[in-house]
Amino acid sequence: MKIGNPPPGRLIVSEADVTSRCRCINKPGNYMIFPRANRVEHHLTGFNQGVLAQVLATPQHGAKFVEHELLVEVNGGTEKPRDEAFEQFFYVLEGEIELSYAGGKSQKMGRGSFSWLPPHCAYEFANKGDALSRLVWVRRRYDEVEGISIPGAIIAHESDVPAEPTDTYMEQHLTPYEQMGFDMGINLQVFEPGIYFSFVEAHVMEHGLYMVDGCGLYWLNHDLMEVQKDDFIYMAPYCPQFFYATGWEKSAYLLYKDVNRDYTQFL
Ligand code: UGY
Ligand code: MN
Repeated sequence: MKIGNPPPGRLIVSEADVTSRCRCINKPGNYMIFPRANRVEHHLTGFNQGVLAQVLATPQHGAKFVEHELLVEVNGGTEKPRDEAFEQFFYVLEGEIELSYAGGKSQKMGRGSFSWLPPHCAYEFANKGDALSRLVWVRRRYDEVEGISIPGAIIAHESDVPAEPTDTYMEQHLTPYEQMGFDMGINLQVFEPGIYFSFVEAHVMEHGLYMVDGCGLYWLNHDLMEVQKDDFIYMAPYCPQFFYATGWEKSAYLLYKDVNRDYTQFL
């Protein structure tokens, strides 16, 4: 977390993490818990000075995707249309942005709005509101398969997406990855207090997990840790995983997983 220059005589601001209560833990090849209090920010090329980025998951850490949190101040945004070889996903955590992409008209996106864009779909966005907006941004290289067409862009709100019971919780597929054209699975998982998985999951898919609400206990490869709103968790392939929702309110997280491909793309 960016704390600026502490006032004289006061070295640690109240919300800063100190080592005795640090929950940030990094086990490369395994998992990483990356709370907001521990993250640093910097500018990115292609965006104006009103955009600051926190880097969450990268190939530096073994991930096959890149995930950021973007802090977009009023008038912050892209410098010009961005045309990238990657497929991308945006989710608005807070505030509002206006997003436009090639072939679509400009749309306002508030809390819970999201967009998936296919590779080479040029886009731009700006915060034209009057408060900070925060976005989760996920990118990866699209794995094209002969005979399966690349899906078109999606822009929608989480409330437009049906919630289906899955294991012990409710799940919304923000990218409709029951369609084989999607190799980027993004879902919202919602847990009533006290709910926990019915089995320990272990799978080849990696995860980028952003806690959007509530709190819980995450069990990762035999370590049990408290997690809460705004934490990011990276889970490497095959990391055994189990979640217990705690607290008095619902807990929810936005989850990236690679889907619908057979990994021969890495041979
Ligand atoms: O679908 C999943 O892989 C998901 N249930 N995993 C998780 O929440 N850790
Ligand atoms: Mn999983």
